[in-house]
Amino acid sequence: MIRLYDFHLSGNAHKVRNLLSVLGVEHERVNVDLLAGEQRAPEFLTLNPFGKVPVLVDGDVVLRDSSAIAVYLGRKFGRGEWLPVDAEGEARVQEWLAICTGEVANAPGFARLITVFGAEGDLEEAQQKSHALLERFEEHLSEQPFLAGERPTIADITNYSYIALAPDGGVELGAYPAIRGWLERLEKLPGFEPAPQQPA
Ligand SMILES: N[C@@H](CCC(=O)N[C@@H](CS)C(=O)NCC(=O)O)C(=O)O
Repeated sequence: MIRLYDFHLSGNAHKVRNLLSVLGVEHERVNVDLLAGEQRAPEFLTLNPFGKVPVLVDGDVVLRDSSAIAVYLGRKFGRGEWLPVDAEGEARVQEWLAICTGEVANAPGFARLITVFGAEGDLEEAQQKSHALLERFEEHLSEQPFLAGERPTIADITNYSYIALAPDGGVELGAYPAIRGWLERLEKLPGFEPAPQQPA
């Protein structure tokens, strides 16, 4: 059975948990307690020498990056819908996966890393960058219902996590009605798993 190495507060792990659930893929989850440092345990480092979750194991296939895992799951279980097979369709999805691991991780994702996990960094700068990025998302989602077109793809599921969690990093979404509409459309998908709550 597919196994996901997971941590409940990780936004990157949430992307994969959520996608597995939306695609209806049977799997088991192994908790890697990041707060206790379990990602640095020798047995976990043999799976991912970078010491990070998520990691997905499917038989002999071991994947250790949320976007790579999303491509794998989208292609294997997405019936050609969650990761289109035509050249432009797939490239549009890849564009938004790149935004997800670049700009989204570095702005709202980083702001949350500072506020929730105590990472060192300039919170105000991360919040400013987040709003500049959210304006781009707002413009785009005012013109189409999902990031890569008329229907949801793996790019929506992956981008969802750190945008829905942006308020944890002090980046409020009140000024972005098109983004909030997009989040709500995604949350209505069968099997959708809510984003992780921050600890009390
Ligand atoms: N590029 C990776 C990044 C994964 C990542 O940063 N994971 C974080 C949790 S969200 C982690 O495991 N951090 C543990 C650490 O750095 O010690 C992905 O998209 O999966």
